Amino acid sequence: MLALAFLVSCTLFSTTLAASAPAPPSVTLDSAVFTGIRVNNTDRYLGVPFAQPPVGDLRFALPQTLAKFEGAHDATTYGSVCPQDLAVVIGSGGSDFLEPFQAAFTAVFPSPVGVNQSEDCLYLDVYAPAGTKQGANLPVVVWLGFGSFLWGGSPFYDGNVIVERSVQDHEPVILVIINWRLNAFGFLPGQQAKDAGITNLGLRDQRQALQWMQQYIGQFGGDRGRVTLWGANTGSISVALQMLNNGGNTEGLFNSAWMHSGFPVPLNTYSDLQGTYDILVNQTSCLNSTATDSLECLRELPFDELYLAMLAAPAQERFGRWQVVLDNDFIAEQPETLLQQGKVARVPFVVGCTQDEGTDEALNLTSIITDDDVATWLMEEGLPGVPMSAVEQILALYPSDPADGSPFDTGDLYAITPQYKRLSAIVGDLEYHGQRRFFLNNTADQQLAWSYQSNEFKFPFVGAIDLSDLLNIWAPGDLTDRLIFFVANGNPNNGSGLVWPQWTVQVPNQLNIANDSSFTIEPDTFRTEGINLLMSLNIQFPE
Ligand SMILES: *[C@@H]1O[C@H](CO)[C@@H](O)[C@H](O)[C@H]1NC(C)=O
Ligand SMILES: *[C@@H]1O[C@H](CO)[C@@H](O)[C@H](O)[C@H]1NC(C)=O
Ligand SMILES: *[C@@H]1O[C@H](CO)[C@@H](O)[C@H](O)[C@H]1NC(C)=O
Ligand SMILES: *[C@@H]1O[C@H](CO)[C@@H](O)[C@H](O)[C@H]1NC(C)=O
Ligand SMILES: *[C@@H]1O[C@H](CO)[C@@H](O)[C@H](O)[C@H]1NC(C)=O
Ligand SMILES: *[C@@H]1O[C@H](CO)[C@@H](O)[C@H](O)[C@H]1NC(C)=O
Ligand SMILES: *[C@@H]1O[C@H](CO)[C@@H](O)[C@H](O)[C@H]1NC(C)=O
Ligand SMILES: CC(=O)N[C@H]1CO[C@H](CO)[C@@H](O)[C@@H]1O
Repeated sequence: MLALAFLVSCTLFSTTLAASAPAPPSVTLDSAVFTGIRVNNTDRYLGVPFAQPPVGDLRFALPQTLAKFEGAHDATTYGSVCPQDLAVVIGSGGSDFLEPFQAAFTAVFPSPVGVNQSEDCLYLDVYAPAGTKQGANLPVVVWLGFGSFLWGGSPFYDGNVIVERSVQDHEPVILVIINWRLNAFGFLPGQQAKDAGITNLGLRDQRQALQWMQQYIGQFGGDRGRVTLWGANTGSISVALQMLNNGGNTEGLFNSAWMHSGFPVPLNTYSDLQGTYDILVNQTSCLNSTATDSLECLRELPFDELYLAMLAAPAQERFGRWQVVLDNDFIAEQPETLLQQGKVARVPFVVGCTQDEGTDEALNLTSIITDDDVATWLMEEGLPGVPMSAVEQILALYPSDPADGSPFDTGDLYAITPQYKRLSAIVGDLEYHGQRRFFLNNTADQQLAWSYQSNEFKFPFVGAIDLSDLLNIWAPGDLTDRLIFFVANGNPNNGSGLVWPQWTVQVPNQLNIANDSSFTIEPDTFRTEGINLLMSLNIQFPE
């Protein structure tokens, strides 16, 4: 999950943004003219506001609709990204074993130069095929990114990649990349946030952006009736939570979804994370405010004081400090309950995982050497409170033999510790493959569903690590074509090439992308016993 942290290296790449057309592209929104910039074969409209700046009284407030646009707007530079620890994002880090992957990732996602951050960050970027005009009614895909709810923003992605591939595929699409509030600004937990109705603001920002698009995307040449949500890791969890919001009623805001390696695991409640709120308050001059006015005090703090306190708040749980919470409001009940109750948007969707999802987290568990250490880790962290009898079943289904572990299909290689490959397999199944199958299991009889697994890019030691499938789709590669077909037609097939069958409860088949980049179809039935056990325990013993 800790995506963006380790992936962006210190090296800064400069992107050449030379405008090649004499007349820059423009759109009219209300009575305002937004002038964008043409870069190669894409018209970019950058830094377009979709909500009132969440500053002043609007800090820690629901996103507010903008007044009608007026005047002339320059849409040639990105809006600021939301407050985050930019030093971590732009810095390198992590284990040496990650370096080859990081190098490949940085080549596809070069660090943008001169990113600014500000509380005033509710902006989106629209990328359209050059010359697209109102009335073109192109399908629209919305990228929610990745970054652990802690990092990221629209300047980290080069939207030309997707749009230009779509033109080559003769299925032109419009890509929208949105910012949403992160960290304490977007995910303040605790009773105070609940009472004020301001939990999960980052997800509410996403919803606001979708509402904005219903009003305005037609002006850019988009079809507001064909909107696909798309994300990876926490962006993908966000997509899933939008599907579970509002009893599954999309309000017409989107009509399909594509999710990479992120499904809604059992969530902490807003009160589970009360300590995170309290620590934030205690790190500021609001320390002496009463419980009832502490939120108002936080609202009035100078930005720098709040920002530094936010960064200083100690890490909480596996997912870090600031996370989506179960608030019984934006998220009515635990995601697995909503799925089982069928309170989910009945839209076509694609889900995918990489083969070795657990390796990056297992690299962080190298102090675990013996069987007993694994058992202790399961009982205390993996599945807190799980009884020893269940642990023994898990250990039997996930043996310590490196040939059975992840990175899979690598024999005895890469056993960094005697338990590394076993833990990688358990973590990958618990947090990714099991969640993916659970999602499919509870929806695929009611809506069109497709699944894939990427075994492409098998790196030494970490295998087909979490997010390595983005090296195909954002390169672009042939998975990009499938995304584009799906955005255009609600189906990742276009009538030629390998038929990617639907995943059904009766015949759970999925697309496999092999290490040599070829596509095959495989039954999604590997490690069934272990995965089913881990998922049933995960619901009983959430992390
Ligand atoms: C524009 O095209 C040039 C030449 O092919 C390429 O080097 C550059 O990366 C492209 N820029 C973007 C933003 O795609
Ligand atoms: C960041 O802010 C500076 C100062 O306001 C500005 O010159 C620069 O263009 C901004 N960078 C981006 C990427 O918008
Ligand atoms: C499907 O897409 C591929 C790749 O863009 C293209 O070559 C092929 O002609 C398309 N097939 C049909 C039937 O449109
Ligand atoms: C915050 O400070 C108050 C008052 O000093 C103290 O009672 C409380 O334990 C502190 N809470 C945390 C989580 O540090
Ligand atoms: C909080 O109250 C204590 C005791 O009254 C006082 O010593 C301290 O300076 C106050 N801290 C702040 C940040 O106002
Ligand atoms: C999927 O559904 C089957 C049949 O109800 C069940 O046995 C299995 O445990 C489920 N697996 C997951 C991962 O949800
Ligand atoms: C995967 O492909 C790469 C590049 O072609 C190759 O170096 C590597 O040995 C392959 N790995 C596996 C596990 O097959
Ligand atoms: C068990 C283990 O190695 N945990 C480490 C995981 O990574 C964090 C942050 O780098 C460390 O603080 C932990 O000690």
